[in-house]
Amino acid sequence: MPSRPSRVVKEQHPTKKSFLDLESLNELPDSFAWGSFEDPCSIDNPSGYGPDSVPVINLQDPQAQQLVGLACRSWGVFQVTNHGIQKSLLDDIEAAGKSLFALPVNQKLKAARSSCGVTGYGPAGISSFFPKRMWSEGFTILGSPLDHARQLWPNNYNKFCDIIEKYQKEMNQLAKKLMQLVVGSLGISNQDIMNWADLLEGANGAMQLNSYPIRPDPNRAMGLAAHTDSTLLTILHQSNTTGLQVFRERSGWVTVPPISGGLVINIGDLLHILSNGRYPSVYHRAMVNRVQHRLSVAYLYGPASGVRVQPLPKLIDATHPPLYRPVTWSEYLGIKSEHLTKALSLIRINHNTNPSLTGLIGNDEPKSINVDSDKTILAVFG
Ligand SMILES: O=C(O)CCC(=O)C(=O)O
Repeated sequence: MPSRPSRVVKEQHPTKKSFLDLESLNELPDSFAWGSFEDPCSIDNPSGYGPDSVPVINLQDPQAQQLVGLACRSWGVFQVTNHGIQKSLLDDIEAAGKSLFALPVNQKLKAARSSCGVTGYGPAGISSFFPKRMWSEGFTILGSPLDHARQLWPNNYNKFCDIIEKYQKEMNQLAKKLMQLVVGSLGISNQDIMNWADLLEGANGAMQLNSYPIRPDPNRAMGLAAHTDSTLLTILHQSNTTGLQVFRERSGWVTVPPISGGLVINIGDLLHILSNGRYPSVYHRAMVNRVQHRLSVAYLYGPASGVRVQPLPKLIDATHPPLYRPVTWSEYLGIKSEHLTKALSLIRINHNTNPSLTGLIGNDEPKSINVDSDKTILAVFG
């Protein structure tokens, strides 16, 4: 991920004074009280299973590409099994994340995100767009984790670094495989993309570790507010605790239940652009749990810096004009860090949103974003 010029990051630099030890708070401070949600894990589709649930795809299935295409078109998100990542590596990354967040706050602050940086410990990058604070802590890794790991564990940082480096490598390979499937499902071959090699060979990812402490009154707190990712795609490992929800126009908020050894894949804004609006970049959020601490690890995958992402020529014709102008990842991150939900509409060049013409589900131009309660977040999409 290229470095981003971000007012968000500047405002989110945590200080010893502003950063609270969430686990130690009995009462929910007003600054964290978001209004009232339904019981977070029982909204719309309580279990996350059934006909109206996020598709689960076995990547060894001979029909995998077709199933990926269906899932991308109608959900923008799916879970994968048999993806080739060892369960032991998922267990290791989870244990590494838990050991990091279990450190005393003062120790974690030694690796705090700097005022002009994107990596390290701190609140969610989107926090400054919302009136209330989120009930979570994050740790962002870009490239080598060594400097921050040394600050966190001066005498014992190697194990953490080894796990992170192995995870990054394996996720990068899986992301490439998934990109082939997703783009293949659009009827595009490698040869159809002139700069396919550039797009994927230099592509890389940032890692975002998220920790959501238990909250006795979870219906008043928000773990991570609704957002789309500025990526091509995101690969998420979630611990065995419910919390992730995705928004689907005809279904509302749908829980994505953790599957042991499974990974959640969501389409990001850049793949939405590449697909010329056919695949939606899905809004998602993380709710807080009453009984169990939750951890997630997102691998945020995007193209090499300098690669301009634009609608694939094969997906453009008289009835499907290009919806977006070309944009690099760093330019897009800059726009998103200033405008969050309006970023896609700011690079849009064709405003014909007739779904029968564009295949667009229509989530890129929310009228406003106000996530104080379930009612208002639904208004964003209505
Ligand atoms: O914790 C989760 O399930 C979601 C994480 C996420 O959306 C993110 O890191 O951007």
